[in-house]
Amino acid sequence: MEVGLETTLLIKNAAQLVTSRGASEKPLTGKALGEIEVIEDGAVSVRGDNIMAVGTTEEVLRKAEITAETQVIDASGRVVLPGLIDPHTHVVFGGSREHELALKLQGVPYLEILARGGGILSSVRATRAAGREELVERGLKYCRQMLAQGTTTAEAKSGYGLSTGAEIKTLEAIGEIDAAQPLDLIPTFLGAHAVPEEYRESPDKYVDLVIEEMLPAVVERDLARYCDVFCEKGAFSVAQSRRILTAAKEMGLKLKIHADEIVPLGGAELAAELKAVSADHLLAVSDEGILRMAEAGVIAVLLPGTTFYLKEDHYAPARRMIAAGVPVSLATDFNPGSSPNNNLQPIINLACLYLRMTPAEVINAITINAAHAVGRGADIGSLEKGKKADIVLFDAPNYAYLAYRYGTNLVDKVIKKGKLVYGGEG
Ligand code: IZC
Ligand code: ZN
Repeated sequence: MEVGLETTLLIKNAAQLVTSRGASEKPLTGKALGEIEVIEDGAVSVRGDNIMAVGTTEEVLRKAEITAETQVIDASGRVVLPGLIDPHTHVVFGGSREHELALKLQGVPYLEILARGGGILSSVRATRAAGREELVERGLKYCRQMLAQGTTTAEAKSGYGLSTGAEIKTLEAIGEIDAAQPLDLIPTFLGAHAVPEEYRESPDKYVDLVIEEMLPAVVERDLARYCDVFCEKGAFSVAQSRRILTAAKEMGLKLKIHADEIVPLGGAELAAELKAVSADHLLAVSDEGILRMAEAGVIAVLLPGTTFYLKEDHYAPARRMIAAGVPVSLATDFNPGSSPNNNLQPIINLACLYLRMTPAEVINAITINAAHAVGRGADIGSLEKGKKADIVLFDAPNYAYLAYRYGTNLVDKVIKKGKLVYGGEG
C-alpha cells in the first residue's frame, strides 16, 4: 500500500517562526550561537510525528497536502519555537525544603546546611521513605507543569536514594513517568550526589559501592543513559569523581558532571579529560578549565536560576565561555533545594540579564544546544524537515519579547511528536 503524504497538522500565519538550522550534528559555538533564523508569517507542516516542511505560510501551503482531517492551528500573533529542552533536572524526589528558607535567610550557606545533615540529605530521607508510586505521582505532576510551560524534553537525574535499592527505585520511577505522559525524560544516574549519613566516616567506601554495586545494577537494567557526579567540597573530590566517571564510561554510560559550582576544584578540567558530554554550573570555572572544555567540545550547561536562588554574588562567566568557543546550554536545575523552579521561561530572563546572553543565544541554548546536551541533536531541538514535531507557540509578537516579559506563562500551545498536548481548548 502506498503511504500518503497528507499533512496531519499545519501551523500557519506565525508572527515569527524562530529556529536554528544545520546544527543537528554539533552544538553551536561562538558567533554562530547568536545566529538564528527568523521567518515572518511562518508555518510548519507535520505528518505523524515528523516535520515535513518549514517556511513562510505561502511556501509551506504550496508543499502541504491538506485534507479534511488536517488539524490547522492559526498562529497569528504567536512566536513559534522548537519545544524547549531542559538538560539538567532532579525532577524525582520526596518531600520539599521550604523549612530551610529561614536558615538560608539567617545566612547559613548551602554547603553548611548539607554538612549539618540537611539539604540534599533531608531530601534523601524523604525519597527513601516514599514508595515508587508516590514518586511517580509527584513526578507526573511536575512533568505536566513543565509541558504547560513549553518544555517537551528534559534530562532527569536520580540522586536522592543513595542506596542501590533507592537509586533503582528512582530510576524506575523516571522510566514510568517517561512512559506515562508526553514529555520525554532522559535518565541520568547520580548515585554520587552526596555521601549518605551511614558512610559519613568512610566516604571512599561509598564510592566503592557506587562503582561496584550501583553502576552495574543500573547498567544491567538499562535504566540510565548518563552518569553524573556532584564534584564539590563536601560532596565528591576530583579523584573520587574521576574514579566513578571512568568506571561509568567503561560500562557504556555517557558522562555529565556538576562542576566548579561553589568551590573551584577543577571539575571542568576533569570533564574535558574524560570527554564528558557536559559540565554543569561552572560559576567558579578556571580559565584553564574553559580552554580545555572548548578543545574537548564539552557543553557548558549553565544554571542561572540556581545562582539566583542561592543568592550568589556572581554568575557563571558565560561571555568568556562563548568567546572561547565553549558550546553553551541552559537549564532549570529543578530540585527541592537550590532551584525549586521547573520553568525555562524565567531562565531566559536571567540568562539575558545576568549571563549577558542575547535572546537569540538563549533560544539556541535551550533548544538545539540543549538537545546536544542530552544526546538528541539529530532528532529534536530545531524546526527542520525530518525532525520530530516538538513545537511550542508563545503568546508573543516577537522572540525578544520572551526575554522581556517576566513571571507570566506565555505558552499558548504545545505540540509533542505532532500531537497537541497543551492549549487545545483555544
Ligand atoms: O537537592 O540541593 N546542587 N545538588 C547539587 C543539588 C544542588 C540539589 C539539592
Ligand atoms: Zn543539579
